Amino acid sequence: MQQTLKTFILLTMVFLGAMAALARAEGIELEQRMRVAPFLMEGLLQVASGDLDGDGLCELVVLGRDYTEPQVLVHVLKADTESGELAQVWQSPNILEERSPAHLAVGAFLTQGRRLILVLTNNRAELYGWEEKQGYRRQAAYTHNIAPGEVTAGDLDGDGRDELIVARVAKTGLKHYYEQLLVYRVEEDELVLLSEGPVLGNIRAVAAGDLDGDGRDEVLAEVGKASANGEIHIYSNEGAKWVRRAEPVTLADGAVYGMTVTRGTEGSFVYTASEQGCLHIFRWTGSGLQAVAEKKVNLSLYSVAPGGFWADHWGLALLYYPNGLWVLAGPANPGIMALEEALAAKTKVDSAEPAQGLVPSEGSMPETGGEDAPLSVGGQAEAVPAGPDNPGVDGPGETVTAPEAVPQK
Ligand SMILES: [Ca+2]
Ligand SMILES: [Ca+2]
Ligand SMILES: [Ca+2]
Repeated sequence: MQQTLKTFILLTMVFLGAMAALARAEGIELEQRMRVAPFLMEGLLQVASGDLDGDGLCELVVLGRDYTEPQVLVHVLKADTESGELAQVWQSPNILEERSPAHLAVGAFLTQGRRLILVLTNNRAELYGWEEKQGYRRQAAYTHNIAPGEVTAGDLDGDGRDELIVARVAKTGLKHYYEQLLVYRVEEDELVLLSEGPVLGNIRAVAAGDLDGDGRDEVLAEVGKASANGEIHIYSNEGAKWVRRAEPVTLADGAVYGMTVTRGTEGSFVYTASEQGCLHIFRWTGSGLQAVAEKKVNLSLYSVAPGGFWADHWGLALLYYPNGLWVLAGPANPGIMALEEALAAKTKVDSAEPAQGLVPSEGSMPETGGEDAPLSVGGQAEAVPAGPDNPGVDGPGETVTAPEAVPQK
């Protein structure tokens, strides 16, 4: 027992030492913590973060889909206390609904502070949460007729409980969908419609966060047609009232399918991830969004989740087509200037060894996977060893062909 404790302390010290060395480096450097393609499932749909088990650190939540043997699963990943690697700690039951997309939102839906995972399909929803001693368990199940497009969670009225925000088709045009934002309160036995927002157009991403720091989250929607550049609409909502908070922000990143909001000591920031491989960070200025950092990679990005996955590290999780998970780490609270610098610099890519439990088992590999996978990543990918056909690369994104579309949800 004493030996185990000693080993644990030693490993922890080694880990902390390595972290301290990283933090002492001039400027800051983003370190690749994990880059796996394919990751467990044939298609990854969405990534989100939140402290689910109340230990003060964020877990990473990944929603994915298999097509050959149809199933939709949620995976929860947590940083291993010794190695710092993100390892899977829970996998949901199959939550597939035939002929339906699937969406994910993480929020404190039922009570203040306790973050839960809500997965929605066209007509069903399942709510999962972590319980002391029990682990992850289903908290509620719903049937509904919402047929949601994009979804997110945010506390729009400032009561400490997150509402569910849904983009849903309001009317169908000749060529395009016209969607609006709806707000629901998640109760234990039903989803209660609270408010219907304006019809905005084809909504490709939604996010919520407290931009102005008044305790109530604002709602953001990225609107655009097909793969064209879009714009971000920003609203406050209270009851039936929707207030436009800024002129729509024009983007030049192509289709943005991933968007999220963070709030820290330096203010509020909006992260967008685009199909064309552009990760953008914007600062809320009080009347709009100002671009403060960007990184371009040759990966088709479609979901982004920053989070405090480690006690002394900040992390950024990205999904790339069709089932790649990419996690970057930097010192905790890097500051936006340092982060801007780090993103502009070439990201350091070191060991791409996936965490324990993340190696796809043979049974879970897509039939088209392995060396013939059309979009497999070069030397970084666990499932595609470096070789004559897959030469290693010294940086991310150099060997991936931009795909034509994001996975079908
Ligand atoms: Ca946690
Ligand atoms: Ca609320
Ligand atoms: Ca606010």
